[in-house]
Amino acid sequence: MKPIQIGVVMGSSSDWDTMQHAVEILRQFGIAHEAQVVSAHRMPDDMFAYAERAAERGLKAIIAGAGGAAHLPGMIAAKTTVPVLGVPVASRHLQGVDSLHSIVQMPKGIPVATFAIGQAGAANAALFAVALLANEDPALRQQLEQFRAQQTEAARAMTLPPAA
Ligand code: RP5
Repeated sequence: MKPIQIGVVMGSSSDWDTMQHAVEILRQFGIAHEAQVVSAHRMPDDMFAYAERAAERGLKAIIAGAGGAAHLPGMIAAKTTVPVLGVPVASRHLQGVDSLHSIVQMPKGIPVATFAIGQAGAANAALFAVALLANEDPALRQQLEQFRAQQTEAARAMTLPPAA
C-alpha cells in the first residue's frame, strides 16, 4: 500500500457532503489519502495530536474543512509546518461567509491557503494538492494537464441555449 500523502479532515460528518468533492478528486488522481472527522471544538486534543504527527507520518498537505467558527484549519496550521489547505463549509445561518472569514483571516505568520466556500472550494483544494505533488511527479503532472485539457474540450463543446 502506498503511504498516505494527503490528509482530509473535517469538523463534523455533516461536512462530508462538501468535503467528499475533495476526496473524489484525490481518488480520481490515484492519490493515497485518508479522510476523518477531527473537530477543533469537540476533540481539541485529537486535533493537536493529528497536526503534531502529520510531518513524521509523511503527509504532504492537509485539506481541512469546517463551518461556522471554523478554527480547524488555522489550529492545525499552528501545530504543523505541513501545508494546510482550508475549505469553508457553508453554514446553516450565514451560508459559509462566517466559515470563510474564520479561515481566511489568519494572523501573519501562520498561513492557511483558503479556498472558495463549498463544493468548488473542496474540489479546488484537492486539485491544488495534486499540483503540489505534481512538482515532484512528472506522471502526475501529465494527468493534471490531461484533466485541464478535458475541461477545455468540454467548454468548447458547450452550445447555447444549454442542453436540458
Ligand atoms: C463545525 O460545526 C463543523 O465543521 C460543521 O460545519 C459545523 C456544524 O457541525 P454539526 O453541528 O453539524 O456537527 O465544527
